[in-house]
Amino acid sequence: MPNERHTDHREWEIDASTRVGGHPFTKYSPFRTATSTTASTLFTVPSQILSTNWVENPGIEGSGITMFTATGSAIARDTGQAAEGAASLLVNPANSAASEGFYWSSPVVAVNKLPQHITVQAEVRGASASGSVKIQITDSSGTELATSADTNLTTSFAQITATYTIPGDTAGASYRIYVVSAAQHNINWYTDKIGFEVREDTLAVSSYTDGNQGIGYEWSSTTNNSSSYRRMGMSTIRGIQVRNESGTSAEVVFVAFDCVATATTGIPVIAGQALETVWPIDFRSYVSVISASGTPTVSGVVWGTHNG
Ligand SMILES: [Ca+2]
Ligand SMILES: [Ca+2]
Repeated sequence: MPNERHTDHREWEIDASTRVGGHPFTKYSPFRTATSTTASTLFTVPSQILSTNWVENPGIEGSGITMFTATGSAIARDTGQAAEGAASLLVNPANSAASEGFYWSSPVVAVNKLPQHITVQAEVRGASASGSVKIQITDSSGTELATSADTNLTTSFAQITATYTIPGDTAGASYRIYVVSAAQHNINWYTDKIGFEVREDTLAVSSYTDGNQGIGYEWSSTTNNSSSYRRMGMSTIRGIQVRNESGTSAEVVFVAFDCVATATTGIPVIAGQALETVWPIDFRSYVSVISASGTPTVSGVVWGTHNG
């Protein structure tokens, strides 16, 4: 805000409530990284935004692909190319018409008083740099509701997305994602990182989510064969442990909270020593580190909670 006044200072400081102050630390972010004499950010909040992905095998890392239905093409799991993991879905269009590819059908999106936003995404890569594809959202019988622009295939993976808003009070229904040729062609392509999300707060397409992505990511049931979600990340830093692994005395590391680390703003951590908070702290922005000399490695963990 450009118009803060000194009387706004109460909003600048945070007094944790008793409930929040006693909240167990449910979030953590481990690290082991080299520092340097240029300040770097060790951790930033919020670390991730909650999201879901209804597609059961979105990265094609599982062997089963029966959740996908070929239309005018042959589809197969293939390990020749992957945008993530080891595999993707190879689509071989029949070259007899446009709109050849595959689709995925969602479970029923229940009726809701408020509008609901469907966002879909996938990454596509051509077997060669030719032909074009698009991603569509359709109703349960394949009638188009929304589509991406036509995307020319290249030999690198590129993301394609589409969004559609279901009006409030619409009866519960299934929807489909289609990834198909935009015009008739006979170029095979690989599809990976397929996403389908329904949310009320935004039409923005979430960054790709599946249960294999580490801390805070989970499958709702079977790995690579169920929906998945990403939990809310850390929004409040409540503690930290930082060990300076260096054995060289000149390699002091300075650790700062919510400001850029320097020799004067940072808490010094002597080579071979550690900083470990033994009481709850409360910082809301970031942790910064800088070394006095060399590139000493620091290792440890940031602890936190998901709300104030
Ligand atoms: Ca994959
Ligand atoms: Ca073909």
